[in-house]
Amino acid sequence: MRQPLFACLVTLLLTAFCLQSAFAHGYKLGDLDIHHPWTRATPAGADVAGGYLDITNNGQTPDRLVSVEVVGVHMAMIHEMAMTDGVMTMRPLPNGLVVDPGETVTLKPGTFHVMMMGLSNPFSVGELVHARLTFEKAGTIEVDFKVDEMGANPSATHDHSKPATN
Ligand SMILES: [Cu+2]
Repeated sequence: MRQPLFACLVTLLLTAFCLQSAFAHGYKLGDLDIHHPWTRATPAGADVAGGYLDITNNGQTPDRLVSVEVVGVHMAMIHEMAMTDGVMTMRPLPNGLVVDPGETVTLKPGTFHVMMMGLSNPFSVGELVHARLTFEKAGTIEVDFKVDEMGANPSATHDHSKPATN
């Protein structure tokens, strides 16, 4: 009687663990779903990196990502890349990034991103970079940015290995 029950519990736990590791890299904060924060490995000596993630607002009112702090990074800002007169430029979003109800905002290479400036150490593949995201309404949450390959997302036109040109 005890043996099968035990085996069953182990199976359940293993299943839960596997499911969790498949879907683990997401966070919930109030009405917000935060999915897969990631960044890229940086070459030695590089001082900046971009941080990317998806934010879904399941609530009824807009919220806003107002600030990001990253462990081991001097300063993190929310940036937008845009094509202006044929030239790719980026600018900080001084009022943060609005996520409207029912919408998902994707921070990814080439558009919105977290600009991480002043890395104390290069990021290496597989590493987790701890960060804290603060939203106007939902509050603050701790997340980990997973460090992906240096060339991850080849569609990126934004070279973070060079200093920001405002
Ligand atoms: Cu930037």
